Amino acid sequence: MARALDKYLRKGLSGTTFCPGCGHGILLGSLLRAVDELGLDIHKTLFVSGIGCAAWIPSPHINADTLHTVHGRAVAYATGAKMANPELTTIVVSGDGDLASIGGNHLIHAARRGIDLTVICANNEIYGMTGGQTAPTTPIDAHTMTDPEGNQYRPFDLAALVLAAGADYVARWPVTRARALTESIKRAISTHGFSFVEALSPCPTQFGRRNQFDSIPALYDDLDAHCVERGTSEAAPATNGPRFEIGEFSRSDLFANGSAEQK
Ligand SMILES: Cc1ncc(C[n+]2csc(CCOP(=O)(O)OP(=O)(O)O)c2C)c(N)n1
Ligand code: SF4
Ligand SMILES: [Mg+2]
Repeated sequence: MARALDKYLRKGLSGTTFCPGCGHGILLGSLLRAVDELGLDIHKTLFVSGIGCAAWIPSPHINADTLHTVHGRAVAYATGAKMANPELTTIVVSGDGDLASIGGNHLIHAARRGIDLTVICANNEIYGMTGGQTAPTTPIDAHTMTDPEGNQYRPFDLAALVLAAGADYVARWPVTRARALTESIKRAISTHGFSFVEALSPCPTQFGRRNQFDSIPALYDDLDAHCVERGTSEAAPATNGPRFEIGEFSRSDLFANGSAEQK
C-alpha cells in the first residue's frame, strides 16, 4: 500500500522533514490514503498550510499544488483560492498553534460562514517547530519551554470550538487510529461546507521529552489510553491527564446537557 501512494509524493525529496516518531508522518499517510480512495483529481485539488512542523505535511511532500503560506493565515489563503476557483477541492493541513492560536479567528469565521473547505489540524498540543512553547491546546500541568512548571490554562476543545462556530462536519481521532482517521478525512472532503478533522499527533521531540516520556511508544500508548470513543463502552482512561473524546461530532452534541438549543 505504501508503494501505491508513492505517486502522490514529490520526486527528489531526500527523506522527510519530521523527527523520528513524529505523528505528522502518520497523518500524511492517512491523508494520502483518503485522497487515493476518494479518487480525487489531484489537478483539481489544492493543499494549503501555514507555518510549523505540521505545515510541512502537504508541502514539500505532496506532488500537487501546495500553498505554503504565512503563520496563522492558511485558512485565509484557502478561502481566497476557493473564491477564485470554486471547483477546487481545497484542503488546509496545519498545526494547532497555526490554526487555533494566531489563526484562531480565521478558523472560527470560516466555520461560521460555512466556507467549502476541509481543515485538518495536526494537534500535538505544543508549538513543535519553534522549540516547544505552550499552545492553546496544551493540557493543564503539561511542561513546555515557556511553562517549565506546568501550563495553568485549560486547553481549547478544538472539535467543540469549530462545531459551535457552525462547522458542517467535525471529527477527532488520534493518529494511532489511522483507519478511522482516513475515513473521517474522506467524509470531510466529501462534505459540502466547512469540515474539520482534528488529528491528535504526538510530538516526541518537544512534548514527549519535556513531559518525561522515556520512549516514543510510551508517548503513543499514553495518547491512546487517554482517548475514549464516543458511543462505545470503551473503558475510562487508565491514567490521569487530559481525556479526549474521539469520533464524529454533530451540533446536537453541544446541547446534550440541556442548555438552550441554538437557533
Ligand atoms: C507571525 C509569526 N509569528 C510567529 C512565528 C513563529 N512560529 C513559526 S511556527 C510556530 C508554531 C507552530 O506550531 P504549530 O502550528 O502547532 O505546529 P507544530 O510545529 O507544532 O506542528 C510559530 C510560533 C512565525 N513564523 N510568524
Ligand atoms: S519537533 Fe515535534 S512536531 Fe516537529 S517534526 Fe519533531 S516530533 Fe514532529
Ligand atoms: Mg503544534
